[in-house]
Amino acid sequence: MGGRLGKLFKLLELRGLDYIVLGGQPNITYFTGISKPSGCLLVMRGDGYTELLTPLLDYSRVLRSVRSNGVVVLPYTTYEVRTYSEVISDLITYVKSKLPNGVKVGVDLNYVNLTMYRLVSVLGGKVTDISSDILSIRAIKDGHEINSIKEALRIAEDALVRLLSDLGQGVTELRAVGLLEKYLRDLGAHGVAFDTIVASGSNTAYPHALPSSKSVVSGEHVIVDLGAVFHSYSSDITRTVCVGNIPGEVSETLNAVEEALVVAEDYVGPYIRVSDVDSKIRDVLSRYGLEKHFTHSSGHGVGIEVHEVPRIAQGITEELKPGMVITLEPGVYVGDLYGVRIEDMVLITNSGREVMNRLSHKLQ
Ligand SMILES: [Mn+2]
Repeated sequence: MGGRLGKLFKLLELRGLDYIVLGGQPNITYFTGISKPSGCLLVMRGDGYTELLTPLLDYSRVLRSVRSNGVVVLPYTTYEVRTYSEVISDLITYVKSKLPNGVKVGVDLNYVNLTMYRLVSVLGGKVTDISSDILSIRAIKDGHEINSIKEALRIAEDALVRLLSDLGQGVTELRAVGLLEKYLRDLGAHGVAFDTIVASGSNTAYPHALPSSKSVVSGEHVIVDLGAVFHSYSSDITRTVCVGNIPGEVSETLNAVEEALVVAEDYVGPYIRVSDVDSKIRDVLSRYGLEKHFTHSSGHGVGIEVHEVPRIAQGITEELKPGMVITLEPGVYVGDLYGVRIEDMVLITNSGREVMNRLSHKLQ
């Protein structure tokens, strides 16, 4: 068995499991290629036989789009209208009937919904949590995934370029969000990766600023943080855009943040510890006395989900590996006054790294 299901089968053998039962939309997408599956469960038996259980409403679409050869697709609801609870009970009875007493079942506790919770309750102590194994598998991207992420990034960058002329026209932050998301769709995005952030002036002081009805005026800087989804894969980019002449202090802070980003981009590569990447960024910022104002982690993996492992932060000893796609996103937030952030996406390669962004760090 090859491909992604082959990786799951290897995990099953490595952990000595009799079955793996996986829920969670990102997991189902990863292992079967189906975009936005609803309510599916993937059940793999010890010999590799795999069933994908899907609600009837999605049965035809799932059957048509399932990429993995050898997966048996079965509907678990019927035409009869029943309560949600009855449907779940039937599903659990079915899955349970596949699992003889005493078998060891691997489940991903990162994705526990009502169905999975009830299943885990029924299975009791025979459950092994394989969530970190699954995250490690998903952290290494193949060529198909990298191409989708690159396209998602290209769309986000092109949308941001289109917004630049609007920002000089006195649009509000909310209007700018609306325009960006329209541009994303116009450019072929299948969705937005997360709620787009447009924050201007003092609203930039908050890393997770909520866009408001405030107009963007000349002499202000604007943090734009957006991501597109393309064929189930996300991008994540941030730029701090200067509209007209911005205050010298903000401009100097932006220079320091850019320097921290470039230092980190030059440093990352295979077998570099992620906590050391985080330290590199903090070291540059501390030379400018800004390290206390960097209040979040330095980045994260990106894939089907916009936040995946590895988290680029202190205390994480994991090493970067070829095939990982990560963000690097130093930021500085000075009290309630202002903030700046720049975020790029980087592919870790066998010999080093490839910065995936084409857009320059500084925009106006
Ligand atoms: Mn990010």
